[in-house]
Amino acid sequence: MELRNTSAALALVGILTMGLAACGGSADAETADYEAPQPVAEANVSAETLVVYKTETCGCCGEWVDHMAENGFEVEVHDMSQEELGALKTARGIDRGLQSCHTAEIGGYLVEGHVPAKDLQRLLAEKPDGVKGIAVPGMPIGSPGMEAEDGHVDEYEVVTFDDAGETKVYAWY
Ligand SMILES: [Cu+2]
Repeated sequence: MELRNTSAALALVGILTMGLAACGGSADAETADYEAPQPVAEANVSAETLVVYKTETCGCCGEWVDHMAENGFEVEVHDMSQEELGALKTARGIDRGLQSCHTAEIGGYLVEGHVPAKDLQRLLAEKPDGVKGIAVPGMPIGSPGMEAEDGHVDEYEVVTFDDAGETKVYAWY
């Protein structure tokens, strides 16, 4: 009995580690040696639906999707390869320094990474001038979908960005 529990626990750790590894690889993915980016289908942007692009194996992306759905967003998920996702980020003009594991679109805004639902709700309500999107660069521990078991939260910023790639701090944790 004890042995079975241990195996189950180890299997779980394995799954979690794989999930995190899949996430961790995304932001720094090599872009040099894959073939020319394929054209990316035009985004299905509407004010109502949060359209999320991610890789199938990204565990923390799925956790973030759950966070957004739990906070009232209607979510449409598109799984794609790492190469396609990288090409999409490039096509949308998301600077490398802003990039994270998943990219989303809603109401004409880009949403990059583990942005808290309430900050996106605020952006959609305020519609600040000149803002192209909102991002949590990288993958900070403790951001929605990146919760640590011990409740630890890395300090992180939610930033808005414009067409020129200029950023402004929109919220911080
Ligand atoms: Cu992530």
